Amino acid sequence: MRLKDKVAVVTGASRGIGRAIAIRLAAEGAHVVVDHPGEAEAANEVVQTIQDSGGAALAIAADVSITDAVHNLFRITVQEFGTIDILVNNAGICPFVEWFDLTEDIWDQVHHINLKGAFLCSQAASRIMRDHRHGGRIISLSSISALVGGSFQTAYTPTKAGIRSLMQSLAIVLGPYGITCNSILPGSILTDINRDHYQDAQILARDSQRIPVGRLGNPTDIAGVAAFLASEDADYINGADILVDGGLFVNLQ
Ligand code: NAD
Ligand code: RM4
Repeated sequence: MRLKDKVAVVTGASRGIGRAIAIRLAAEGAHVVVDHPGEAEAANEVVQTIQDSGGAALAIAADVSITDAVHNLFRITVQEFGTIDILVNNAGICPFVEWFDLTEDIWDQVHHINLKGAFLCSQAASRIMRDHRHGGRIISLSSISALVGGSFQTAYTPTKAGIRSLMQSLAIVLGPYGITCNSILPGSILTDINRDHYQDAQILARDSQRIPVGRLGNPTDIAGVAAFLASEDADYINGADILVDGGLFVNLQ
């Protein structure tokens, strides 16, 4: 119960990594807002799972790329739970598209949800944390893709590098308020975001073999790291990033 009575907002928490983080933070005692972009049924399932284990959670629909929706998300959070201590910027999309087929619309959509969404949520949450004078945590889902390219991810990888960079700058701006800002860089975690991509057995076998621990990651592999970064054990970690990839990145030779 390292997060007893802390208030956490996890964006894009109806599925995948966000869902696992929401459940884990709640298991550590946090009151969790399960943000989703209109997936009420899936979000309610996450809330129910948390409540069935004795935790507190609330689903709120808010598209992180829309300013008014984000302001509404944090207004309701404060109204229901009194404040916000932990923000997890998790919402993200990654359409796998050939470079020569990439349209301006896809580029804009990926950037609006992944990077602008992290900006809007981080600014709204940190204003509340500053005004309430209790410090806070901002934890953002960057990626191994902040460090390496991806031939079908030319719109996506710049957003993940941008999120990592945003956390570094915010670590400087918000550190004096007791608000730490860090990134998690997952490797390849099997979720809806890449399920179609991994339908190709050859791609799945190739990627699994390249990971020294011999498997793709699970959302729970990431959730434990988010809980650690949210906890007092991580008090002095600020502006850092944690690569959680089973050794994929170092396996070059
Ligand atoms: P996922 O597709 O399972 O989940 C993404 C979540 O984001 C969904 O719940 C979806 O509803 C939500 N979402 C999408 N658009 C949104 C919007 N506009 N507003 C609010 N929520 C929105 O994918 P995932 O793998 O769980 O991805 C979660 C995060 O982890 C993403 O930021 C992704 O870039 C990052 N990540 C994933 C991997 C991986 O291999 N799966 C690796 C590195 C980083
Ligand atoms: C990640 C990374 C993974 C990919 C997902 C969609 O950031 O590139 O390999 O599966 O995105």
